Amino acid sequence: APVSLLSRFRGALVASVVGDCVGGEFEGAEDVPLDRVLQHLSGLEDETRGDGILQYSDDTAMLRCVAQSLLTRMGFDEQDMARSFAKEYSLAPGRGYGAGVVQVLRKLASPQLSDVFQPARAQFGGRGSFGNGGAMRAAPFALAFRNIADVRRYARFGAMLTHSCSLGYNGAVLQALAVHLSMQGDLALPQKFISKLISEMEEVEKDETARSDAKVLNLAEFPYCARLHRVKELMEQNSVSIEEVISELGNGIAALESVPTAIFCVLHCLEPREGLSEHYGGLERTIAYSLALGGDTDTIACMAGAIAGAHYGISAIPQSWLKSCEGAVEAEHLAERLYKLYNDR
Ligand code: 8NA
Ligand code: MG
Ligand code: MG
Repeated sequence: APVSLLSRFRGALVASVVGDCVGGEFEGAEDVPLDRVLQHLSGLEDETRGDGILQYSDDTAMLRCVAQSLLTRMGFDEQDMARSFAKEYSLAPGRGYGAGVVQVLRKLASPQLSDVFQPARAQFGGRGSFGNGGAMRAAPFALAFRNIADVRRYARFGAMLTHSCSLGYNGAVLQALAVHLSMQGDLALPQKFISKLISEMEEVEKDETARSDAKVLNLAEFPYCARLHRVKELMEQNSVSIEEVISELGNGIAALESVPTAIFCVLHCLEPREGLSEHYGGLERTIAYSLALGGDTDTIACMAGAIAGAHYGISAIPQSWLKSCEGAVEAEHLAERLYKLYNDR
């Protein structure tokens, strides 16, 4: 049956939270054997474990702030979103935030602050953060705006509240665009999906700042486009090892080392894959595969989850997984409210 748009909305936010919660187990691990991943995931089916035992981290905490702010302001309001991040951090500082971003979040709490983008610009000697913290929370922008130009524009500004390096905010743009295309059903034609993302990012990375940041950081020109071309090449290969994915695309906390990786996870898992449970559907495969890459597992699974959830819809997420994850039910409600906002536009 075709997946309804409402189901895609719910799928996107719930699978994002699920990815964060189940990925926390392996965050920062070098080597994660597939057996351990499958064991961890089958443990969620144990009814006796109780509800909501896997806690969400900064990824979900900030994604909830983005969704809430877009809803209450009925669009993007940088002051409100900044305040929402600061308040969330002050109430629950122990969610595993990146080492640098906590300085921004503390400054954003100051009532005297007039330019809410300023604290982010002061990070890392004025270069700004290129971490994946902007990208991990970008999915709601694709659910709040119909127009692709708006998705691009507001995902960028939303990320710039904490990530002022172009590598940081362009990762958020890429993630939001991937969710946007997935919601339109574009993953039905995977080659076309990746080609569209490449042409979108060619426009985005033409920008002067993006060009000079790439140079300063010793990266090739058009760094996101280059990674997406590698994704395309890996898709065309008959078999791909985990080691190859890590060395070609990365699994780290930099947005460049994780957003294209998350996109690859979704594309790779559109088909059954050796080593992944035969009774798994595509969404389960995507989450499991994301964890098996190791590194920044909660964030890669959170981003891949959002893209996959927008494709497969809410019914692809096992009830036992949903029930095991803190904040999954709230994410479903946020998605329903965003759906209303989207339809009223
Ligand atoms: P961030 O802005 O603090 O960036 C994360 C890290 O990236 C920084 O602490 C630096 O080490 C490095 N970094 C970023 N920009 C620069 C730069 N310009 N120059 C040098 N180093 C730089 O925080 P964030 O919000 O981007 O972080 C998100 C990640 O942190 C997510 O993975 C989230 O889950 C969390 N987290 C990850 C780990 C992990 O081991 N993978 C552990 C705890 C928390
Ligand atoms: Mg996290
Ligand atoms: Mg992480």
